[in-house]
Amino acid sequence: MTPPAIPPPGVFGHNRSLVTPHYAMMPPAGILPSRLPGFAETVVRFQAAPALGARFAQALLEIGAGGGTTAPRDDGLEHFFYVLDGAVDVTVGGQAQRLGPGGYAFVPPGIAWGLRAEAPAQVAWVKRPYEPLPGVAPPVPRFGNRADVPRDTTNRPGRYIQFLLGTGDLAFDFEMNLMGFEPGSHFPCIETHIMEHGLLMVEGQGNYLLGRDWHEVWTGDFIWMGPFVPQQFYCTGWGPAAYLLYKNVNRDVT
Ligand code: UGY
Ligand code: MN
Repeated sequence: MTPPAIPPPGVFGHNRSLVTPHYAMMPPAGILPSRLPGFAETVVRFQAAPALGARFAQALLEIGAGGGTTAPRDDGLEHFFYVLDGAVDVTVGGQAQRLGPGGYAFVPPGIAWGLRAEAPAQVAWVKRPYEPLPGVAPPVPRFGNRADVPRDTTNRPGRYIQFLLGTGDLAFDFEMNLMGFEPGSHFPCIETHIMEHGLLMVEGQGNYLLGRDWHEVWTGDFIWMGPFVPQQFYCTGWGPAAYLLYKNVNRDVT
């Protein structure tokens, strides 16, 4: 009799996935694919959504050759796209740009947008309802590339932050930042703040403190942190680590 095949590592005996009411840790393999109306040759893997407890949604889009969307549902939301792999033609309110790895686009609320890839591409997607401020116009569309955004290292030994949409502009109600770490570096304190996070590891590895427990995280992992979750990152391994971070900012509480 042929013995049963040995399961691949991580299937039994070791689990890195955890979902709690306040935070979630998700290795990519377990986030199963779906299709979306209005998209061709595209698989979506939702990582965060109101169903999880988040006040925003985040997903990984795997666009096949010739795929994408020209007529997504008009949801009135604001959107952010970040190209992880491949090249994508992104249209925002009639402006079009081809974005390669590290390229990104911000779509203000209610503005038409589209995505198209000639060859397979991977895109991180964040969307949320915009919170308007009286007397402040919503932000305008924006394109950029990680390579052109300065690395702020002020008071950050062994670390940097790249503010992809800038910081401190009240028109924006969220930031998208790249947080970078040299091996052995970490934050100066354990953060406990009102802002939520959607975190996608894009480089390296480390240990993440969520609540009271440390979690080993690798490139490709996703973490949702709800308001006030104690958090800290410690960069391990031989090389640098970096993650893309969603953070709601600039609004009062009601
Ligand atoms: O800005 C931040 O909130 C950031 N330091 N948090 C994090 O990386 N978990
Ligand atoms: Mn934080």
